[in-house]
Amino acid sequence: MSGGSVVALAGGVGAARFLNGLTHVLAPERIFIIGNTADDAEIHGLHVSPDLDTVTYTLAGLADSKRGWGIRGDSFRCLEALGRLRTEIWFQLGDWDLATHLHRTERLRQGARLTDITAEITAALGVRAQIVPMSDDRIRTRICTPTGELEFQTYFVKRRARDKVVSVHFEGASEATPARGVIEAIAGADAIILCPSNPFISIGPILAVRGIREALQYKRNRVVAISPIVGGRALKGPAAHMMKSMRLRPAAVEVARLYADFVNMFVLDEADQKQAVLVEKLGMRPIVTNTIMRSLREKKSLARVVVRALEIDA
Ligand code: FO1
Repeated sequence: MSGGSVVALAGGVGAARFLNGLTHVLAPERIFIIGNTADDAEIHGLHVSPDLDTVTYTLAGLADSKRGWGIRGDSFRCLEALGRLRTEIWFQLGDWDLATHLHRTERLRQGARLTDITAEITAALGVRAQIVPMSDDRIRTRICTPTGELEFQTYFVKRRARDKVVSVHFEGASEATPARGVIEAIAGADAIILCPSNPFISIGPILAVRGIREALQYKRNRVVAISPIVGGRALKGPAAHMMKSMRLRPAAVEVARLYADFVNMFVLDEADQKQAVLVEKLGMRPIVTNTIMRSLREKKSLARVVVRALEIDA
């Protein structure tokens, strides 16, 4: 198959790393990225969209590669000043990063859609792939812990994802509609890739938006997922810890099981080679390769394996 579009479902840092490799293997204009917005938050009165920004900054070549989020070389002088005013500053917003949130908040106040604002930001930063929020409607991840329910960033950043997770739900998801172009992009795609993102808090909210999972089921033979779990540990973030506290084995095959109704191919790391047969039993084609992306070379190499498995022309 040649020259068609590829849709990617993306969370934050893990997805951004993979997409960085993919944009070196396929023309970025062919890539349509559906980003998670359920961990968006109002911070100091500003609308922050961490996952959209992480992917945007990464593809713009601006990301702080060590942290994974925020802008490389940013300063935190505004945050320091807020701290002097005794404001809570556990969520680190850099000075340059703040410009993105100021712009987004102002445009939302004017009545613009998040989809259009994201297109403005990506265009201004020179990103050639299309990045689209899963929905323009408000959807928020809520984490249920034994001691009560937490707003996502409180769980993730303030409390360092240490709480036991009983369940996760997405406030507003059942009434939300996908953003303009999302269903059409899936329906018309040559291939759909689930990036190596947390299945509960990154991919889960995208699948919870009405119509998206069904649209993927129609395209099942063109859908590939990349495991975010390697050797029983998450590539990044709390996925393994969450799985354990929800009484699931932190294993790649357990992630595959969550996707079995709409994923045809499942990429797992060489360290998990033994699980390939279990993935096959779930009705998926296992693809075993190195999924750890330390360098651009490794990112490109993983992207190439995925593109080859999908039989799309680079
Ligand atoms: N993650 C942290 O662990 N600590 C932070 O202070 C933090 C600030 C932050 C600011 C802007 C942004 O776009 C992302 C930021 N993140 C921070 C990452 C973010 O919380 C998570 O990566 C996602 O929400 C989960 O994918």
